[in-house]
Amino acid sequence: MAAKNFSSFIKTSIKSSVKTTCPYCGVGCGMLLSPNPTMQSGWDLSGDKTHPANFGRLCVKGASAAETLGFEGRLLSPQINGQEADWETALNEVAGRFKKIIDQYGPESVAFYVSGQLLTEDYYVANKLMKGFIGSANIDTNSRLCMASAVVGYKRAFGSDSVPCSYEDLEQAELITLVGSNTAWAHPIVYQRIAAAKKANPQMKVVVVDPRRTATCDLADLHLAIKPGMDAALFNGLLAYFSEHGEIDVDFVARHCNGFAEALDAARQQADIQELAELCDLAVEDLHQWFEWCLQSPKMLTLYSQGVNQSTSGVDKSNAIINCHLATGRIGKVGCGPFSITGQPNAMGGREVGGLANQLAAHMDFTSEESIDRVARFWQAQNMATQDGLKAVDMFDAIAAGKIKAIWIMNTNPVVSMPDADRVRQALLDCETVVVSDCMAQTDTTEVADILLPALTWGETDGSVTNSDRTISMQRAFISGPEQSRADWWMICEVAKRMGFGEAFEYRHPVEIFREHAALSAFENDETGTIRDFNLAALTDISLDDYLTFPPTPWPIVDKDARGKPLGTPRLFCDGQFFTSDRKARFIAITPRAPQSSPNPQYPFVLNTGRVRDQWHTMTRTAKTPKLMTHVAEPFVAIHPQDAEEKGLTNGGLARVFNDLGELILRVECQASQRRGGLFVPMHWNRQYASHANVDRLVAARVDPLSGQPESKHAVVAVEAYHSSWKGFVLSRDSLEQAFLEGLYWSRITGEQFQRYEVEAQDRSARSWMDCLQSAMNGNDSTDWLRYVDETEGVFRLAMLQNGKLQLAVFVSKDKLPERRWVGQCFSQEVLSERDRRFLLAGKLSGAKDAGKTICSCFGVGLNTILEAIETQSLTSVEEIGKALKAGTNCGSCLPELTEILQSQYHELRA
Ligand SMILES: Nc1nc2c(c(=O)[nH]1)N[C@H]1C(S)=C(S)[C@@H](COP(=O)(O)OP(=O)(O)OC[C@H]3O[C@@H](n4cnc5c(=O)[nH]c(N)nc54)[C@H](O)[C@@H]3O)O[C@H]1N2
Ligand SMILES: Nc1nc2c(c(=O)[nH]1)N[C@H]1C(S)=C(S)[C@@H](COP(=O)(O)OP(=O)(O)OC[C@H]3O[C@@H](n4cnc5c(=O)[nH]c(N)nc54)[C@H](O)[C@@H]3O)O[C@H]1N2
Ligand code: SF4
Ligand SMILES: [Mo]
Repeated sequence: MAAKNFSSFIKTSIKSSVKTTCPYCGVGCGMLLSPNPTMQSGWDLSGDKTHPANFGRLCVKGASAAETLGFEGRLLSPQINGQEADWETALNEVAGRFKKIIDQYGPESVAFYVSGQLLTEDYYVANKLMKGFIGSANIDTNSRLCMASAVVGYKRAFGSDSVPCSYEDLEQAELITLVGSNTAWAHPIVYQRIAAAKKANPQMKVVVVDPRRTATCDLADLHLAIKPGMDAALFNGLLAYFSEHGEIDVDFVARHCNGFAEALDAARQQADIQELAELCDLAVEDLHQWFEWCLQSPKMLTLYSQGVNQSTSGVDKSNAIINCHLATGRIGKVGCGPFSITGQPNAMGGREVGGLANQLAAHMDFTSEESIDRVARFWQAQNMATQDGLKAVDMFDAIAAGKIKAIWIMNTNPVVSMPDADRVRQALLDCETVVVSDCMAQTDTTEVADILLPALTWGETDGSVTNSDRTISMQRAFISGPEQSRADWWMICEVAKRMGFGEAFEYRHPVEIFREHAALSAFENDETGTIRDFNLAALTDISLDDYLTFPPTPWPIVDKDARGKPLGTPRLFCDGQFFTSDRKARFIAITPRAPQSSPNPQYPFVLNTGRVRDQWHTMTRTAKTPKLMTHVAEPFVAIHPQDAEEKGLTNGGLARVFNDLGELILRVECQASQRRGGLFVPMHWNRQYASHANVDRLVAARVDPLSGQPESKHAVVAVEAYHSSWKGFVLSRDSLEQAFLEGLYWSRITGEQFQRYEVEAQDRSARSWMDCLQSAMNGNDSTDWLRYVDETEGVFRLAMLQNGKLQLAVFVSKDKLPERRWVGQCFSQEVLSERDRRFLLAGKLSGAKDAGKTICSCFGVGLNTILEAIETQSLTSVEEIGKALKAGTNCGSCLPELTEILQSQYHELRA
């Protein structure tokens, strides 16, 4: 669907502006959208100044969300075995197949694999169908790969999965320690709030604990480049230090906690700072400095993310952090606490409804008969599950073993994001029935589905999400989706009805589901039952209007003010009362464990994985926006320059990264910010965007024994140079057929009016490849071909024009290639100019300066442009760069990189 047609989809009910929540990360920023037919997307998008997460700010991903609204690539109708079907047929087929398999093999033979990007209402009905009516708890979510360790950490300590903190604490803290969190790129608005707080209060300290030097370190007073996996030892050391220096809040510990002595005993194994420094591979002075700051900072906030969770000791790492907060009473007070920041927009909502296989619903679980009975009575469940279901890795194992015969995957792309991804793909290929609901037609997971159900997505449906600090906000529909697309909750309920559970799934609008969810949270949630943290008692009778305009509010939401407005609760545990049976928090004695794989002569490198600033997960949304593809255009492996030299790798060349599970081919980026012996590969690239870049093919499915969360941050691999015999690039108005890409290294980059492919080859001959491309393009009378072949020099150029308009441009060379940006601009000409025709054929470099890698995506400012301006205009601050080039003056997402560029520039000048 062409972009200019967007405005015709504006919901008729939306007259002025609509408030909604960002579709991306767990910061949960509020947004304001107003129809504006002059914008290409049809919308003005800005930050909601009244939203307590962002107060009007947005990062680059959020700010460009409207640009992803087009219908290109959407799944447009249900499909059964590759054939289009109507909804009635597709729903009957799904229900029929599930029912048949359950009748024959029992409820444990089916499963749902869902997502922290489902809205709470979708999530609630999926969970209710599986656990209350199908009668199995085989529903797990991609949060298993994300938040599972943090959940178990909280539950062990507090008796409940409760994030104690509020974003308000970011401005109040004296010391913020960011553990395993690249906040600048993954939670940019949290980062910006910390940056602003630090500016307002120069006394505030920020410490980053991360094996790599990330963009986040720009803000850090101290960066602890910890040896991968050593976080639990580090926090054990801190606990011992607190004790040695009289910083234990003895009164708080005695009145409100259990298990302190055992935890301290265990922590004392790491009491020797010298030894600890060696264990963690840190300078002893740095370690000592951080300990001292912790000692001096009662308002100590510890934010942690995937560097903690994605580990085979992720739960212990969480509890080692929580122990330090409990011991000092630094919890339930302003400016402090152990704050697990969530990844997906509704990771928290999923935890609230019980989307994990070992949860039940509304923060109850299967460990209590009473809870099972309570939920069964509330749901009037026909087939109540009574025990945990299979966690993600076990679930896909059970599929591989043929025990699970039907799976419904909703809103997640496991063929890319699960560890041992090739095995997951094979398991799904072998599975009897794979149903996938997605908004996109072509993903690595839709490719292996038997039945596809087209989903509405962000901007097209109404529902609620909960962010990192427990704030519930609304996502609102403001456009109509493709005609045949449906909301996830609707599909689930329609299947439930066809399976014979109609009465329990007769919802007409998500508000009805939300009311029921609120009612369950409040059901026997007092002295008559067990007191639970998650309680939305004040929302059980919310009206449709109040629901659609619900202001962001942190749960528990139990009381109302005099005017009937529901009241939220920003901070938990202020009264020192926890949710264990004796209302006391529990210390956990921690014996640190190293990651399960360690480097060895065969596989000497530790492979670390994670995010880049402008891509979201498996790229189905962000890669649609050319702007977001300019920051990092190709999949890469980051390596320390000395390691690269030893391995014979060149910056910008290709490397083969491999282990027993598989191999990748990636662009080499030499970065001094890497630890020696450590590699970093982004998690985003997949079969749709590159030939050999899905990093989860190399990550073994090893999990934390308590949470089942995989060790996605740690694999061991070898690396070597990949020598190609030729390289080139293609710009094509349409995507290239897979056949042209066989046998090549390739990666695809979305441009304004074209797809760009970077290609390199070892065996395939450039000449025959070009011939094959040319013969497959159907030319006619109005087709012009430009072709230049110099076999000896290995130079080939090919361009195809249709009525003078450029359709395809191919360049192959052994060394220099024309500037991509210039060739891209040729695609915007209706009729290609004579000069550019000649230049294309001559492979002439346009003479335009190469702006370099894009740093500021908002204004398209490249690295080389910035470096040149710094030099010629003697710029010394990010503010001056902003004045000169506008870079960094819109969303601010690139400010950490601008600082880094300035610093390295100084460094070079000084050197
Ligand atoms: N741009 C962008 N933002 C996102 C997302 C996205 O896809 N793109 N996804 C969202 C989601 S779902 C999530 S879960 C969050 C994740 O947010 P983050 O957790 O901040 O992001 P990651 O890059 O996965 O990993 C964080 C850091 O952990 C470090 N690390 C690796 N091993 C260790 C270790 O042993 N110890 C310590 N201390 N650190 C280690 C890595 O070097 C990395 O810098 O981001 C959210 N925000
Ligand atoms: N190696 C490694 N692996 C990782 C990680 C890592 O750091 N390293 N991180 C892990 C983490 S933390 C996470 S959260 C996962 C994320 O991994 P995934 O969840 O697999 O990634 P997404 O791209 O977010 O997948 C969402 C899918 O839902 C579709 N979709 C979008 N909107 C809708 C909708 O409204 N309804 C439906 N039905 N579908 C929709 C999208 O098109 C897309 O196909 O990856 C995990 N895997
Ligand atoms: S920080 Fe960026 S991606 Fe995350 S919610 Fe806010 S605007 Fe969206
Ligand atoms: Mo995540």
